[in-house]
Amino acid sequence: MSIGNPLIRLKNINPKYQVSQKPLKDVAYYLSGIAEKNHVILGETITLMESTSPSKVVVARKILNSIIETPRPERLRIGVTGPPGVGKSTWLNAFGYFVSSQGKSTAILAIDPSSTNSKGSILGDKTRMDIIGRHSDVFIRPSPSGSVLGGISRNTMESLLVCEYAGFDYICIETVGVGQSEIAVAEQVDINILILQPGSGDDIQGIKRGIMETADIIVVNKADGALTGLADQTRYQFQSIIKYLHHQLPHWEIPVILTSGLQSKGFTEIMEQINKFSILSSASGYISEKRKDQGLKWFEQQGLLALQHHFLNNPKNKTKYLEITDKIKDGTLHPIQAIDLYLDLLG
Ligand SMILES: Nc1nc2c(ncn2[C@@H]2O[C@H](COP(=O)(O)OP(=O)(O)O)[C@@H](O)[C@H]2O)c(=O)[nH]1
Ligand SMILES: [Mg+2]
Repeated sequence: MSIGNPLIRLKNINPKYQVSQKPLKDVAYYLSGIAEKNHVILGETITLMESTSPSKVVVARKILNSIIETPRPERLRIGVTGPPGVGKSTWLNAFGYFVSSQGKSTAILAIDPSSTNSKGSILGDKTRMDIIGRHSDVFIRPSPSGSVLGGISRNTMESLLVCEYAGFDYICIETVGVGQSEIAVAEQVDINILILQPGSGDDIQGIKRGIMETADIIVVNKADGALTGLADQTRYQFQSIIKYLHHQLPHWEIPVILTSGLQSKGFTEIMEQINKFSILSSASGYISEKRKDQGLKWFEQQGLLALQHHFLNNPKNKTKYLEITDKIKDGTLHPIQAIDLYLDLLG
């Protein structure tokens, strides 16, 4: 069943819309562009990975295979999580600048919450990040969060690999900032930085334990201006509760650090803690073990999705599946019986 050409559908919405269709280049073009940290080609490659068009999927797969088969030094994968509005994007901009002033490079993969249906907020973030985006040591890539909860999709793993191949010293993922996405990001990174608001310490009960447990470093951000005192107080509150959290890396005590992304404050301490974590966890084999576990979990999750996708790709299966879900919706079929019917379909 054809869903029609998406480009033609776009034209129907806006008759003045000009589709710029760049010709597909060969694998060598992308690979050498990535290796040179060429921002335009990096962006093109990630777009290619996000595409579902069959010819692009073939090229994307070849690029990924080459990348996987060419061992490169592992780079630290950093997750930046926290509720919306806590200052994650601003913080990462400041972090990128700080890191580049120390002669190192950063890639920032910013997952955009509201861009599934509109490009609006992507462009918003892109404009804000544009100033820094021109800086060659800092590559910023906003990506639509897509349909997968928390925006951690298959593409995140692919984008990570591309940035690793490019040789960025740090690869950061910024989340959407809803409960589940924190956990999903923590499952793809080596170190997770949880950013919180001044004053959030009063609501410690409201911050789910599961989310607190994903944190390797806790940051109380916006420690500037009128919020300075409150931020300090919040830091003490978190310091008193982290004692009760168990961290899997032996001898790691979760630091609670004050920062201001807006005023670029606190980043020396952040780097010290990141380096400390990196040294401690590499030496003990913690990161390589964690990556293997993450890889297995990723495969299991993606494997399930792939199975479902493959099954529903068959129009006959899809029709029957929709019949079942419709009956559950209108209350004429119990979910337990629905599962039996579904299993019958699988044969
Ligand atoms: N006072 C203060 N405000 C900040 C800071 N960082 C971000 N903000 C403000 O907080 C709002 C949300 O910032 P943003 O970076 O988009 O947050 P995100 O949703 O977590 O990515 C914006 O209005 C920022 O100007 C900071 O360090 N100090
Ligand atoms: Mg943001």
